[in-house]
Amino acid sequence: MTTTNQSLQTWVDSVARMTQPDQIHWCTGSDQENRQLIDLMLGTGDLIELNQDTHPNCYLHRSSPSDVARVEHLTFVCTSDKEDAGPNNHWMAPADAHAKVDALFEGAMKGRTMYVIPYCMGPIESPLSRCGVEITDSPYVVANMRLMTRMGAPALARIEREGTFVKGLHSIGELDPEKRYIMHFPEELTIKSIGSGYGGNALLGKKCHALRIASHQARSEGWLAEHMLILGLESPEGETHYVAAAFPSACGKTNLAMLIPPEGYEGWKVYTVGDDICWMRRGEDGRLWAINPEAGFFGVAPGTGPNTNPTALAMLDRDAIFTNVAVTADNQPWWEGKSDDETPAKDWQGRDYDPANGPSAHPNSRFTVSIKRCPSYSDQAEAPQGVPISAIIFGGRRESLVPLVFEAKDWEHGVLVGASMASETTAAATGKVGIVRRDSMAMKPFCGYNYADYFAHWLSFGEQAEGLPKIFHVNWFRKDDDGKFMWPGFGDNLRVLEWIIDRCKGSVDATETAIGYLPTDNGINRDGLEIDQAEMDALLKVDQKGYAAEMDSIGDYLDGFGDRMPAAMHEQLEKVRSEL
Ligand code: GTP
Ligand code: SPV
Ligand code: MN
Repeated sequence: MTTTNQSLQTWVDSVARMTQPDQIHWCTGSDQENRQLIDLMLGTGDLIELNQDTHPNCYLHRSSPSDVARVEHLTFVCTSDKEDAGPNNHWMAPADAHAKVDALFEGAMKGRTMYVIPYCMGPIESPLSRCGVEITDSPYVVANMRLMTRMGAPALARIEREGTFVKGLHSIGELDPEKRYIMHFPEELTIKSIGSGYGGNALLGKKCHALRIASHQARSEGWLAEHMLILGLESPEGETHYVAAAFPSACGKTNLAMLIPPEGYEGWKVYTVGDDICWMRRGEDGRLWAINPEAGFFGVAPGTGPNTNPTALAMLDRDAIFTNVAVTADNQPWWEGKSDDETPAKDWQGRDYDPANGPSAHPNSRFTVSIKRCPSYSDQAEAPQGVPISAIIFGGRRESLVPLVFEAKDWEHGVLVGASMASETTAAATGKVGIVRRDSMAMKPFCGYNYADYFAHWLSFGEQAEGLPKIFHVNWFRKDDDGKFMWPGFGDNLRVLEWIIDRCKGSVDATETAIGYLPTDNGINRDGLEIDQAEMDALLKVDQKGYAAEMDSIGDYLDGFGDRMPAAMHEQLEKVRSEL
């Protein structure tokens, strides 16, 4: 298969001249092609067969131990003007960046097959979807892209019809952290990534295209590309509301997107539209309509268990790829939190399990699985127009200060709330974990342009308030003096979602405070929950002094963007400050 799209053909030819692969394979996405790739990887050891009786068509990939997470310090946004990338991004001049990576791509695919992967982010027939082509020398990337995107012949047909696509060039190179770069050229709709085979660095449709490049496009075209899950919540009365929620990496999006209602919530249903990325555009009715550009999950394995996320567990017993998990003696995938009655035999590096080496599964070990395997998959997930969003929820991992839930006073205040987000760093990116840092809208590693301009873009939606969702902030991660989580989380988060939807409908009162509206004393349903009043009060208390200091810190953060920061952000901040 080749293509009638001349610019695609020319690009593929030029990449082949530079990287010098032995063969070129245009991916169709067929089952037969996938089978051949799996067999090839089983032969090379890139994949290890898992227990086919308990886990049919499931495989394990052990990555290079120095290539297990996103690498933010090696990720660049290369705009012609440095200011356009902003202080939130690492920047390199486009010509320098091209020169730097092209030197590494020179001859990089010698002895390898070059795969050309046409893909579509979003339902093939949706006007909100966008296409791309990833060129890679990694069959593991091909197999993952097949699960994560609409990949192959239908995507190529759309590209040939539309004529536009994002160009993504990827090579595992030498898997050398010293020769690793994830470069973005938003003005050229181009990505060049070399030296890593890990998810967000290598599956270019995901963070590179659907967030960094797409956020840049979205700004000029008037829509939003966000690091958000999308779920539908159906009440026992049969009314469904959709919410989009932005939590930083490894802070609970996958879990919330497919939660199982707790006891006492019979008749409530959660439908999963997406667990990581959300593209939203305003409809003629003024509402924000959202699609999930992805077709699969690349989810965090540790912590996924029968009491936390049974939905995810149910979809992982077939047709899944596991990366850097442990295995049991009978070769089933395993990770910390999966079950109590099994134990790991080999750790994520294939060594005999020894607790002295740390957790058996890497803390950022992941599963890849098609969204169609999800028992709570929404029948609206393929809707070309998307789903209408009633509420936007921001949230981070904050062991102190930030209440369980509060509602922003209006859109502008909500933009400040999103911009003020902070969270403890996690194993999803290399570097120290547990450090609180600002992560505005959970987009710190993913916003493809200057955050100040991004906040202005968000604010611009508020010029026509009619139909916009209400904005909320949640925190599932408050800890007590003993370091224990105060809120049970997981399925019980539905109690907070219920309050949020009731606020959207205007059917429940709230208490006005300086930071926003909080639930009244019995606002959150606690039936069947073992949590006492004192603890609940602590979860819903606004610590005036603590927040005054927090607002100072947010002020410093906003100041860091200089004149480009919209005045409305400072005004919103001053309003909260004076009310405190
Ligand atoms: P990315 O895929 O990296 O973007 O992450 P994500 O936001 O989808 O995070 P995910 O849902 O995979 O959760 C990450 C970790 O947080 C897992 O280990 C979960 O078990 C844990 N977690 C999720 N929700 C909750 C919660 O409500 N309370 C607590 N205490 N932990 C949670
Ligand atoms: C994240 O880190 O936010 C992820 C995983 O969802 S990755 O694909 O690596 O970006
Ligand atoms: Mn993510």
